Parts: sequence; C-alpha cells; structure tokens
Amino acid sequence: MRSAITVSLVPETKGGPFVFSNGLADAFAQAAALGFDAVEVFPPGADAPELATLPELTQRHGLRVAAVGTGAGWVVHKLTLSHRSAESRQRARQFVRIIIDLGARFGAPAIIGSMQGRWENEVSRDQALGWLAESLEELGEHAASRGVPLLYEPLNRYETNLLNRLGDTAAWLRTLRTRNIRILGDLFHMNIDEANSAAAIREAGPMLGHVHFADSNRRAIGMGQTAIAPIIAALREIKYAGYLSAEILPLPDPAAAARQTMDAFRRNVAHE
Ligand code: LER
Ligand code: MN
Repeated sequence: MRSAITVSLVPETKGGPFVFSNGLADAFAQAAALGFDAVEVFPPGADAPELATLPELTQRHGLRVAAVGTGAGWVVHKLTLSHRSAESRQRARQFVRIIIDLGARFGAPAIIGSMQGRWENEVSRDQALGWLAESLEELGEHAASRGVPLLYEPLNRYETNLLNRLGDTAAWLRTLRTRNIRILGDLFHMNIDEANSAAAIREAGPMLGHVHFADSNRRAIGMGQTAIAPIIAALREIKYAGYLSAEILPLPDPAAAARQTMDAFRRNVAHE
C-alpha cells in the first residue's frame, strides 16, 4: 500500500476535506518532505495554468499523482451525471472526460464522487441510476482507452441517496458492461453507512481501487475514533496494493494533519 495526500486547486472547496490548498508547488514540496508516495489533485478543470507545472513537480520530487478529482464539475458548475436535464448530463460527462484525460497523462485515475448526484423530485432512484449507468459505461470505456481505471466513490447518506455502501456499489457495478470501474472506499463515508468497514472492504475485494484515509470525524487517522487496525488487516487480506490517500480536513493545520497522517501510515501500514 502506498501513501498519498490531497491538494485542492479550487477556491470554492475552502473548509472542505483537502490537506493542502496553497498551490501544487507547496503541496508537492510538503508531501515529499514528509515521505508521501503521491499527491491526489482536485483541479478546477483540465486547463488551469498551474497544471502545466505537474510534470516538473512529479519529476523533481519523485512523486506520483495518485488520482484526480472531478468534483469541481459539481462544486463549481453544478453538473451531475444523474441530472434530469440531458444537456446537463452531457456537459457533466464532458467535464469528467477531460479530467480522465488529464489524470491519464500521469497514469492516474479520475474519481467520480459528488458528480454522481442524487435522485429527487420527479426523478426516481431507478431513473437516476439508469442515467448514471449510461454515463459510467461511456466514461469507463473512455478511461480504458487511456489506460487507466475509473474510480466510483459511494458517499454517505447526507451527500447522496444513490449508493452509500461498498457492497451495494460492487453489486451494482457488476451489472454494467464496462469492467473498468473500481470502487473508492472513503473511510469517513464508510464510518457513517457501513455496519463494519473491514467487512465492507472484504465485500469489495478486488474491485477496491482507491482508499480515502480519513478518521471518523474526517480528521487525520488517529485523530478520531476509527479503529484502523482491523481495516488495515482487511486491506491486507484482499491484497490491496493501491493508495491510502488523506482526503481530510486540514486540522489543526495542514502541516499537522499531514504529519499525523504519515505517522499513522508508518505505524499501521508501512512495516509490511
Ligand atoms: C469526495 O472524495 C468525497 O469524499 C466527498 O465527500 C466530496 O463531497
Ligand atoms: Mn472521498
């Protein structure tokens, strides 16, 4: 398992679960100094001028890009893949596509998190899931053509009413034709909606492609009440070899949250 830490380049996510928000150069320098393997990037789109520095930063610091978020499509543009307007869904797909292309340049998968949307008003859950499925079929294959998987992240009940648990998500993804979608297990969301996070990881098994490494209160592992040992044991059991990426609140401050994450990673994981 490898360690990663998040940086957001989107001003609208201030107060959100991103450790660094002071630009890519700062995030890569701090991540490298602490010994992280990779940085997970939350970009505003694919053409932000700052993204041009990514090749140089990854090379200079010997760091990978762990994954790229697509959530700015929702946070900034209010697009979702299950929106009742076909035009909005189409724009959402286009947004995700260009982020897939951006990540693929670094061998990194894109994440579908808040872009999944939710069902409400006159739209039924089945209808919303049908639209989401259409999008994932197309985007999963698009990602495959770029040589990367696509990550789908079940969110807790306060953020979506579509899919909240890993097991349900795995079963639903198996109904799709595309085989290129992996599940992102976010330990913060799982703490809310799973009966047992370790059991959920075993249910996801080989479909688990990425982990957001967050404690129960969305702070660094060790700063909340999640028992991490059984979770790491389950990840070892399924032979998970992906990232544990700290998508957490920058509390008490970004440097301390990053340090605590690396301490927790070294204590619980890195000795494998
Ligand atoms: C995205 O990774 C996530 O976990 C969501 O809570 C963001 O809204
Ligand atoms: Mn997450």
